[in-house]
Amino acid sequence: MGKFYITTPIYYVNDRPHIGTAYTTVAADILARWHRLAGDEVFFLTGTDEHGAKIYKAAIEKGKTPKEFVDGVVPEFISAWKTMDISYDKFIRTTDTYHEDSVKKFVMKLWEKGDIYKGTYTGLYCVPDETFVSESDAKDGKCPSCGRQLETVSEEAYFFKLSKYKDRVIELIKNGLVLPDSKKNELLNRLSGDLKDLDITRKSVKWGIEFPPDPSHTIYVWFDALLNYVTALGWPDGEDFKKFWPADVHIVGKDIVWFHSVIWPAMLMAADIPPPKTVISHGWWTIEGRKMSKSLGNVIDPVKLSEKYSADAVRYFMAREKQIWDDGDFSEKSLESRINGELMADLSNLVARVLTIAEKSNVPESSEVELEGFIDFEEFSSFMGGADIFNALETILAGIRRVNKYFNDKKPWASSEEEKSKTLYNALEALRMISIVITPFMPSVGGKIANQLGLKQGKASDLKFSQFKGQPKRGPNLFEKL
Ligand code: ME8
Repeated sequence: MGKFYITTPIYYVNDRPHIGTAYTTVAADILARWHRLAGDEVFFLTGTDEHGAKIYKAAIEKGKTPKEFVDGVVPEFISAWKTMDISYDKFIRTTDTYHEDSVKKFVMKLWEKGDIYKGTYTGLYCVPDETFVSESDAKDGKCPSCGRQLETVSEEAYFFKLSKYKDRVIELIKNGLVLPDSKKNELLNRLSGDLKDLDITRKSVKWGIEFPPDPSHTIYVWFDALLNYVTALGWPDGEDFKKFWPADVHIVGKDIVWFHSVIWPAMLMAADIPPPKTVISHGWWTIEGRKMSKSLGNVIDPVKLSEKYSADAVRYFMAREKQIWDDGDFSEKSLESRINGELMADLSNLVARVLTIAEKSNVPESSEVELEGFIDFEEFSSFMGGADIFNALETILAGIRRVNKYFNDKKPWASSEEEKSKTLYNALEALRMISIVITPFMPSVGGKIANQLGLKQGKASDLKFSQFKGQPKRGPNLFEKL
């Protein structure tokens, strides 16, 4: 037991929540909920990234001031996460005054230390991605990550001495900052080349936090955004900062791992703040085999999806359909077949069958344990510790299949009273434990199972066979066939 600080990226408000941002957020929520069940004191942070040229442009296009525009989009994120049962502890906005003040303080700290200097930057800039692209990375003048046209930008800028921290960053990555290993190797490979200092101000961008040493500049949106992870805790003096920093897990998509494992740790080193413990890189979703994009018109709205199928089903599907590290494909057909198969036929039916018999029978408080090890909880917990939500969920499913088989083989509807009691005791205890481990993935389903067992929600320390003290009463089916 200890503390657990987990963060999602803060999302750009020029876009509404989609299946990608929902995935990052659900994955973080699953881990946060598990750590709470395991008795850790958890701080789970999410929020929105609201400055920079891209947001400014989106606001102008809508005929709004940037502030009006961002204020209009933020509630969509808040309500999307509510629909999806996201249990964050804090929602940070980079336009919050405390964040802006704290960012300025941070900049002054590096300025006084001599880690920021003035220079000129000329380069190819991708406005939608808010990032300069090197000549070698550019493809025919187009952005390698989004494919859009790059613009040549030359301007006076202030630079952060990123190169000064190169060796320490390499050391940190070698020591296991980043998961999975393939990503770690990719970063080390890129770091074996030149690491240039980072331009951290923009003269041409007005919608940003003022750069205190020279107010004609604003602070580069990524520099501002990364700092949310400490400003949210009240850096430098906040109690939460003292208690929760360093972050245990930053979970981010594969496209922004560089920012989180190279630039961010270097910024922290410069300010004498310890680096985060782990950066988890997750893969991307395609939609029925194609890249998700506004222009293709195939963007999936996670809110509509949750309203149609339930947040539990959507969360389950996200964790189940692909390995967290890998790319995967989303299709509604596959979601429906998992609901009809695994959720309805395997889980929902098991609960209904066991409870139908249990509510009409005498259930003993204790009996001979026949399902010991039906889920290997140590293995489960170790998967969750490594953010491997896919394999953790697989161990639960294997457990559900075992209980199903046990119940079928034992035929309590046709066995002696004594045999039936034993079978019911084992099945109910198994369901009790399933209700605990399934909760991080499907919070509402976990609660419903516990409820039908006549029990309060359990914790990780209850994951063992003991006295069954519930009063089973069958409730509505957890899932219905679609
Ligand atoms: O990058 N599949 O914000 P963002 C899976 N503001 N994940 C996807 C995805 C897809 N198809 N599309 C996007 C930013 N994502 C910055 C972060 S943090 C200090 C600043 C994921 O709104 C993507 O990988 O572009 C990333 O983790 C998040 O959604 C991007 O959010």
